[in-house]
Amino acid sequence: LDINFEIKDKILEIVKGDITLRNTDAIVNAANRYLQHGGGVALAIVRRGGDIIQTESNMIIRNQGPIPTGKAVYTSAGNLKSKYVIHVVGPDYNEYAPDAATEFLKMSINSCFDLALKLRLKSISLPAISSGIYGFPKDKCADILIQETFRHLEKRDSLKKVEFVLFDEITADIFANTAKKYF
Ligand code: AR6
Repeated sequence: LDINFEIKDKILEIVKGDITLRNTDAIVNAANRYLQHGGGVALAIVRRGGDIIQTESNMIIRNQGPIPTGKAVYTSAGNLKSKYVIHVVGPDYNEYAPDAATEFLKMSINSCFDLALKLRLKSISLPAISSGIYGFPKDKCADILIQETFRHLEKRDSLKKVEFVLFDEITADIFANTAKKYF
């Protein structure tokens, strides 16, 4: 399952697979506030990318303290094919009222796009932020992330390709069906 959607000269791609194997300019990590990459996609990224990702993350925390929910920071990508890992802190669905969680997830993906612009990225890969350990309902997560992506791709800027890389078939199907609604 690999589906492309086009908007002007830009592409949204829905991919079923492992985000650590992608060769876009940056991959996004679903991180926690302390950037301790101990589980889920975060652990997979550090395992394949190497200790440098955790080491640089620790330096960020030492310098600026815990990262607020909805904010993104970046490190290098070690052995990964990408140039950067963007670490975004999505909302833990059990910690917020549904409306607040929705706003934080919007803020999260837009923080990634802001960094993409700052770093002049042409392509970026994202996972289903907050939908694993943080318990965000997958259909709601897909709806928010795809809608914000659509809004972003309508703008004129350097980011030409956004791909969502979903680990399992069910999540990939949800994202593909959601994208069909918007694109
Ligand atoms: N490639 C793509 N997607 C993946 C991969 C992978 N290799 N591995 C898992 N997923 P999660 P969260 C999917 O739990 O909910 C960590 O411990 C997974 O199926 O990684 O934001 C952090 O350090 C799910 O759909 O992130 C935080 O403490 C999605 O990625 C906490 O988990 C996100 O699941 C963050 O929880």
